[in-house]
Amino acid sequence: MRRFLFSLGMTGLLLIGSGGGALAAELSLNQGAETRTLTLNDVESAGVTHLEMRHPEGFAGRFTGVWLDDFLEAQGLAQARRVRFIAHDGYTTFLTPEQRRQKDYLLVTRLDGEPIAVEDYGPYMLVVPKDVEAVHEGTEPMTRWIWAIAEVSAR
Ligand SMILES: Nc1nc2c(c(=O)[nH]1)N[C@H]1C(S)=C(S)[C@@H](COP(=O)(O)O)O[C@H]1N2
Ligand SMILES: [Mo]
Repeated sequence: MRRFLFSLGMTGLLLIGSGGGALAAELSLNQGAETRTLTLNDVESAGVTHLEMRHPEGFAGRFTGVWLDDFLEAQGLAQARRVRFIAHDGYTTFLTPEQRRQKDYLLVTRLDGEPIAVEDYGPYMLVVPKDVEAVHEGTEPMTRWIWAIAEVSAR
């Protein structure tokens, strides 16, 4: 698997320094004044899907993940007007309810059964399985295929 380097802040360095275990798979879930820290188990508790896929960034295999709407529903956030994703490298995107209706987004939790390290685009990444071909052909953008997700913020 191709690796890439983030310009990591102190938090990222500590996450990698911890050995990429449970700590690195944490997801901050923020709504208003409330922030909760979810573990991999918490995220996957909405029910996982498995599919063979090739990610446009150059890695392939059996992806495990939770459909974004199922995840939001399980967290009581199905009605969120804006769901923002913030990555360990500072990249950020958001989805509106309309965008979530147009496409099924998969919040990836594992590749080939294993949690994904931050330096391998983990611990969480968003993909649109139906768009894989189109993204490869260059007819669909992948600006919302955010990887290395650290935080989900809903309002
Ligand atoms: N975490 C993270 N996800 C990201 C990005 C990024 O810089 N960081 N770039 C986005 C953009 S703008 C695009 S087009 C695709 C591909 O990015 P790349 O061309 O830099 O590989 O990934 C998206 N996901
Ligand atoms: Mo982009």
